[in-house]
Amino acid sequence: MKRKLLVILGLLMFVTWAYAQQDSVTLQHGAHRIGRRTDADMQWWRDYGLGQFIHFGLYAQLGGEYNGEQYSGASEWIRSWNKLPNAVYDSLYKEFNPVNFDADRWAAMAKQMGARYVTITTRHHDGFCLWPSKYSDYTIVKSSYGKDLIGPLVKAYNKVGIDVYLYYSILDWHSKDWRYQLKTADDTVAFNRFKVFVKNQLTELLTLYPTVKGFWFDGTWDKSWASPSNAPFTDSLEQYLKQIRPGLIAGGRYRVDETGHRHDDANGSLMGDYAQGWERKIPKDYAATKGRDWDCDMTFGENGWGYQKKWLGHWKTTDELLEMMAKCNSLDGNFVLNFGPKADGSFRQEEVDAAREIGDWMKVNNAAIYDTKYNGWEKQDWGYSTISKDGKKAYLMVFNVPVSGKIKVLTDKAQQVGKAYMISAPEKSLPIHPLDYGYNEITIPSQRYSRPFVIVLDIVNGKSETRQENKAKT
Ligand code: JFZ
Repeated sequence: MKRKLLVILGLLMFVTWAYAQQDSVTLQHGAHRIGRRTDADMQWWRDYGLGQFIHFGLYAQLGGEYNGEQYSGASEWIRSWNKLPNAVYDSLYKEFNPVNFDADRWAAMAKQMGARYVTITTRHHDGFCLWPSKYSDYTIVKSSYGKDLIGPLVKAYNKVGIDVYLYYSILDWHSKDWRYQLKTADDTVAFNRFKVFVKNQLTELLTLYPTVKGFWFDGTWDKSWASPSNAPFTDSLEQYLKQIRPGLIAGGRYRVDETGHRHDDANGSLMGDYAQGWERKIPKDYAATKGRDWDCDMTFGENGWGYQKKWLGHWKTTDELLEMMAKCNSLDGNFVLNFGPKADGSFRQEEVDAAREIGDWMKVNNAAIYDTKYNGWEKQDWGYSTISKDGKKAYLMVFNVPVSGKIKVLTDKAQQVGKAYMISAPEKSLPIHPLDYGYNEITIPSQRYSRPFVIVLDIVNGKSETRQENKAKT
């Protein structure tokens, strides 16, 4: 009797399991891959650790103000403010003249900060193109500046070893063919022209700037773009772009499936190569990342990405930003810090200072950020940790120093700790005292710390092959 019951129970469990394995919807234009990409280009992306975002465009001229009044939304959205006539905004380009834009200086600043990739707005929602697009009249060539900005930027960043990605808004407030919603047959005709325009511009960008590694897409919330009928187009365009640029990395804020699901398809699988949804927010734990590739794009201020003359609200300190970077990397994400240059092409002093301070920290501690990954540990009281790809060095990024001067580190059972040392003094071992339940108590040098610091643990018996991230693929 008992055996029979067990068999029935087992069968029941099997059926439940088998059911859960089934995709509920068969999709032609959903995700074409389950889990992460495994190729070298994507591994390269995964290892960046730290990136820079740049929002630069006509909105920088207003800096969030018009007629002496401050717009309360994000400064790059000011064109949508009902107090500002579109015609006024759409004439700003005539005066656009970033005379102090110096590609080499921008690149040097990003390099010193420790950024390994940059994403720059080629065309934000306002439709103004920072490159000489032959498919638009509304480009930097028509401005007082009169020449390309993206080309020199790509060249300068590449020269110092920083990869370039292009932000591109799928919606375009300036284009006469763009529609928020397709209500009439004429709307559909116009929007079809718009889609050709998008394809042409993306192709043009890849052709003009052949070293560009990928796209960061934006603005896919419109009813027009996100319509189920747009699924075949977004699908085929992504495939087309990858054909003309093998290895291209396309962000996951772009496609729609035939059921109208954006970014994640109807079965919950990510369309695109990495999740773009962690914007100004950080996953609370590893489970929340779903084991995906992702990056977190963060602003200095509380809202807004473009230059803002007056900051409303909180401005993040360098320590806060370092903590966000540590947390993102400990959860297997890249951290990307946004800059909003002034209209003349120079950076505000607060951004310059923060970039330098982050860079100073990175100079000493970058091994904890570059080429590391999620190490399978839960969040611990003292801070955040990463591990080298070979599983031999765990990096403890310490943000909270207990009054005892000793931190308790819980390693994985399979991880035997060899020695512990400050990253800045590898020759000096720190005392380790093993405790119950797999904890190790490490005595940290007693001194006043003005910044978070990194302790390295040499792992003697690693278990890099059975890591959580591999499990999370399924
Ligand atoms: C978008 C833009 O509208 C904004 O101006 C800026 O460029 C930013 C990087 O991207 O804003 C968004 C888009 C999506 C979310 C939040 C802000 N989101 O999914 O949470």
